[in-house]
Amino acid sequence: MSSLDVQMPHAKSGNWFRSGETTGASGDTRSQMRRFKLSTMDKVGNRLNKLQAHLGSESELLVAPNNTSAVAVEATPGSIWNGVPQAPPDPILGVSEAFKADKDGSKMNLGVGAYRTEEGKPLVLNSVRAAERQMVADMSLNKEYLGIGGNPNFCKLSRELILGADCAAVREGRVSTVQSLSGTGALRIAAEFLGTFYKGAAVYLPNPTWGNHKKIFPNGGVAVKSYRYYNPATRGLDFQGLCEDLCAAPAGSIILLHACAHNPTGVDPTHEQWAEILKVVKAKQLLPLFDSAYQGFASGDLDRDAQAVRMFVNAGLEVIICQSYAKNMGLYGERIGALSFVVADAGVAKKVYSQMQQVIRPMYSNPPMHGAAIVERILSNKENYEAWKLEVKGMADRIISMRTALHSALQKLGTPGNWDHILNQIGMFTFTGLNSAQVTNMTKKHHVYMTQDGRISMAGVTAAKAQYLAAAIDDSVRNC
Ligand code: PLA
Repeated sequence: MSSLDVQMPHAKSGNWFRSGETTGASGDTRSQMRRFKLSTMDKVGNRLNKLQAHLGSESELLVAPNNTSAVAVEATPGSIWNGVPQAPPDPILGVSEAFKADKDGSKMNLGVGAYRTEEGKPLVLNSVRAAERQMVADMSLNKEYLGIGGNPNFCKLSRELILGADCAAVREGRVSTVQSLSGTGALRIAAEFLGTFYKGAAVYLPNPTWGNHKKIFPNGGVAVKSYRYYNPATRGLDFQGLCEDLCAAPAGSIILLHACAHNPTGVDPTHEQWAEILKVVKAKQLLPLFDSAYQGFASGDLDRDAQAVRMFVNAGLEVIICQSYAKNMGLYGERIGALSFVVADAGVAKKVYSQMQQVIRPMYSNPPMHGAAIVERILSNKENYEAWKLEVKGMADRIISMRTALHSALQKLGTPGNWDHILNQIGMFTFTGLNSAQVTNMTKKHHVYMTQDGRISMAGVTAAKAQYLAAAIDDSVRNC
C-alpha cells in the first residue's frame, strides 16, 4: 500500500475501502467525501498526538500530522496506553493470586484473612444459609434500587450491634449510619467526608496497620501520619510510644484505632490501656475513628469485642465507626458493611447523613441489596441471631485452637526462639516475626503463602496442616 493509499470508511455502508477503489459515487462526490474524511481523521490524529505528548510516551506518533495517518497507524501497531506502567501485585490479595497459580499439593494460603474450615474450605455460615432461604421464599422482596444510604433497617441494626441497643447516642438519634461496600467502602466514604468537611486534619495510623489504610485516606483527601503501636522487641504493644505520639499530635487530628484484633499484629490494648487512650484522646481533642473489621473474632463474644468503641461513645465523644461483615458473617464477597458517625446532637446527625449521601451518589449511586438483606435477617430474627452468635464463637475458638496446635508443634521441633506470641496474639492473625528472607523461603520452598511482613492468617491453618506449617517455620528460622 502506498503512502497515499489511505483506508477510509465508505460513507454509506460504513465498510472500509481503499481510496483508489471505486465506490459507485461520482468523481466530485468522491473527492468531497475524501476531503471530509481526511479532515475528520486529521482531528482524531491531532487528539491522539496531543494525548500521547501528554502521557510523555517516547514511542512513534500514532498518527502523522499530514494525513498519511492511517498508514502510520498500520505500520506501528500499539496502544494509547503503552505508557501505562505495570502496577505491583497487591501485598495481600496478590498473595492469593500467587497461591492459585501454584500447583503443589501441600500448598497453604495464609495470606488473606479469610476463614477456613477444619478441612481447609471456605465456609458459608448456617445462619447465612437460613437467611437466604427465607429471602428466596419471601415474595415481597424486589430488586428495586436501595436509597443512597442503603437499607435503613440494616443501618439501624448495625449501629445497635456495635454500640448496643441501649446506647444513649442511639436512643437520642445521634448516630448517622449508611450502608457501605464492606469495611473498605466505609473507610473510603469516611475519608472523603473528612477530606471535605474536616480539611487540614491528618489521620494518624498505628504502625504497622492494614496496608490499605495508607491508600484509602489520601484518595479521600486526608493526609496520613503514624503513631507508634507495636514493639518488635517485646512483640507487644508499645504503649508508652503510643501515648507519647497521640499527645504530640495536633489537636483535632483523626486517630484511627482498630476496634479489636489488630491487623496485622494481633496485639490489642488491655481494658485499662484503652481507658488511658481515651483520656489522651479526650484531653487532646482528637477525633477517634474505629475500624471494626473483626467484631466477634477476638474473643468470640460480639459485645466484648465492641467494648473499646462503646467506652469512647459512652464517654460522650464524637466518634466515627467503620464496620465490616466480611469476617464475622463470612460475607467477604457480598461487600457489606456500615459507616456510622456518632455526633453531639440529632440535628447534626441529619446533616451529616445528607452529606454522606453526597459522597456516595457520584461514587456508586447506591449500594447492593443482597448482603444487607442477609445481615438484616440475621440481626432481626432471634433464632438466626442466636445461631449466628454460636457460629462466630465457633470460628473464634477454632482459630484459638490452631494457635495452640502451631505453638506446640514448634515446641516439639525445638524451633529456636520464643513462640509464645502465637498464643498471646488476638484475632485472625499471628505476626510471626519471620523476616523477609524467611518468608520468601516459606513460600518458595514450602509453598506456604503469607504476607511479606511475616503475618499469617491463623484462620487458614488446620489441625492436619499445623505440623507441616511448623516444619516450614522451623526450616526457615534455622536456615535463612
Ligand atoms: N480493616 C481492616 C483492619 C482489615 O483487616 C480489613 C480486611 C478491612 C478493613 C476491609 O475488609 P472488607 O472491605 O473486606 O470488609 N483485611 C483482609 C482483607 C482480611 C484485605 O486485605 O482486603 C486482610 O487480609 O488483611
